[in-house]
Amino acid sequence: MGLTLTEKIIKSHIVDGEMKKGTEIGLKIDQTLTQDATGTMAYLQFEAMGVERVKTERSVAYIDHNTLQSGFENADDHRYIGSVAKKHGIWFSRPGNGICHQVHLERFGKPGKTLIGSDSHTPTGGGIGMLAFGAGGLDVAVAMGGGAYYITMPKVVRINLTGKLRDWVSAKDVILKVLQILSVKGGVGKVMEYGGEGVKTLSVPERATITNMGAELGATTSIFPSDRVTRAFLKAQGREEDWIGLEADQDAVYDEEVNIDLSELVPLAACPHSPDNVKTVEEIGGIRVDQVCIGSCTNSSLQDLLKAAHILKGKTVHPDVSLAIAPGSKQVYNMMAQCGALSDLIDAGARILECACGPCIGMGQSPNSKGVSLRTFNRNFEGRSGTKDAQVYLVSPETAAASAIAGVFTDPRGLGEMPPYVMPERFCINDNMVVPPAAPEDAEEVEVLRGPNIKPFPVNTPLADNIEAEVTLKVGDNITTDHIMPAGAKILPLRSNIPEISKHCFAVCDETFPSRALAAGKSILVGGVNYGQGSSREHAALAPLYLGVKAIICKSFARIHRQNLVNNGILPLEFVSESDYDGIEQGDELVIENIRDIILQDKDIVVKNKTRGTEIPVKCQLSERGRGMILAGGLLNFTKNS
Ligand code: MIC
Ligand code: SF4
Repeated sequence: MGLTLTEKIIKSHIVDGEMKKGTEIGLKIDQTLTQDATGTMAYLQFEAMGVERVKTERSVAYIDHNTLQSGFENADDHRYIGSVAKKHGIWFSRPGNGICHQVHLERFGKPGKTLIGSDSHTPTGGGIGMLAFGAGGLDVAVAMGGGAYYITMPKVVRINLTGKLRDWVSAKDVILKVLQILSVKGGVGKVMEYGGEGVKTLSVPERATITNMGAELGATTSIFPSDRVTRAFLKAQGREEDWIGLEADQDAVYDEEVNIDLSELVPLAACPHSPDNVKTVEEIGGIRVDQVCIGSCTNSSLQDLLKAAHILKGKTVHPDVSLAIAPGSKQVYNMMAQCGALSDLIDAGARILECACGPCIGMGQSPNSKGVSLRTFNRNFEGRSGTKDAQVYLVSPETAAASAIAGVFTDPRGLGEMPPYVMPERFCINDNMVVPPAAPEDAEEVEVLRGPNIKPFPVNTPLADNIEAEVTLKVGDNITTDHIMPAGAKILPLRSNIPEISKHCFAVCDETFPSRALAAGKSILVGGVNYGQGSSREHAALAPLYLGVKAIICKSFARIHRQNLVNNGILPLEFVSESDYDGIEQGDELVIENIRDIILQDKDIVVKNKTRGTEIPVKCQLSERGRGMILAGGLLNFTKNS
């Protein structure tokens, strides 16, 4: 029986377990990436492990999220990351060089390699044929130290692409279509593997748009084959030697199949407040638009920005619209300048932002009250833009640019003939903003620079025999890590300071939660389905840990967040029967007796609701390693003990 592309890469990297679906496997990791908002914690954890030099083939630390520097905090974090990177063998991509996923695709990604990154959109690397996962900072720290990365052996879904996109229909519309079909939890436990005749009609950045937003499906990752298109891209990046050809065997067996005829797709938009709330642009109709943002790791390639520039050339942004554009990398920015397209954007009235995440993570450009904002980004969770009542729609660069001129939601297919995009024979290559690490013999001399905002991260204690705690918060379905630990310009600078950032935990749901949780001392939280979807931010586990959260009981968890809870020794419990969710209210006192013993022996778990006098069966599926981590109070303790 043949292998899928996913299975081939897993087979060549598996170091623990067997390729049996649903069981835990450990993979050797070739490359890692971090960004600044999660990087500080990852490097503090790496330092705590006491490894002198990274053991990966390539590890890169990017600065792209937190670039406003409205106080000393970000600048201190950047300086810390730069110095710790230099000391331990990590390449440092300076602020201004671009968004981690875009730069990694251009300069470092290699087909057939494994990559983990402390950012949920790391699967962008699947566009170039990498098996790339988003992970918590601690997992990245372990991988940098040469440890395996553990996942559940995924199911593989074949997304069969046929046909060719019609003019003004975009790669973004492909992934929005997949989200419409599968929903934000449709990818859980699965890898989305793209194949079929349609693949060769898509460029590497287009493929990367699709794999990037596979994160919004909750998928383990997404991947495209590595073919002639990949080779041409790498050649134009001056890295043809990094290419290898890779595809699934003809007789590979998939767990599921989805068929998409590219030629049937039309411009789509994800409506507020979820990436799977997808409608056609036509269906949405000409609603008034206040803001348009083009950029983010989903849609900021040269190809995307050239299309936007073509649409905007010689026009003026509608008087009621603010148009912000952030190129994905210095390479993109520079090439836009060299060919004059940047001038077309400026001329039309676009507000050019630095190449960074910017508005995507609420770092500036918050829309006006109740504002309608069209964004080429990947997440439109409530409040993420910094304006709670803003209505954020996720669209393609083509729809964004057309709407910025018209001032209303506009289907780009009315724009006439679309000029073909021809990839440059050679991209503008200048890696002068990537600082190489110190040579091993000089590493000892490098001083790690820490600012006063960098506080130690909390480490859990071993699991107690009994947990007795109040339910200090009960939330509903699809709670995102943006709810649990919001970002944005005010909060993001506190990422290195858990005591401070914890004051904002669950602020979107209930501002009184942090003080109530601290006063209670110990807490249990209750949630619905897909709890913790979205970002990989470990802070969504570290802040609850700091506030005394011992366990979370919900209907189901999102993958990366659940792993972050286990890594930090917080019990992830799931209702056996979803209807039991209704049997617990905020304020109830719960007791879980003999939990150490139960975890140790993998027995059934019963939660006693003292307030209501009921008993609720819950489950906690853990591998042997997972059990070890929960008992020890997290991965760091577990590693120290073993
Ligand atoms: C995001 O898009 O939410 C982020 C900001 O990139 C996060 C990482 C973080 O919270 O620092 C992610 O996707 O993992
Ligand atoms: Fe940055 Fe947004 Fe991409 Fe996250 S989704 S890495 S915030 S651009």
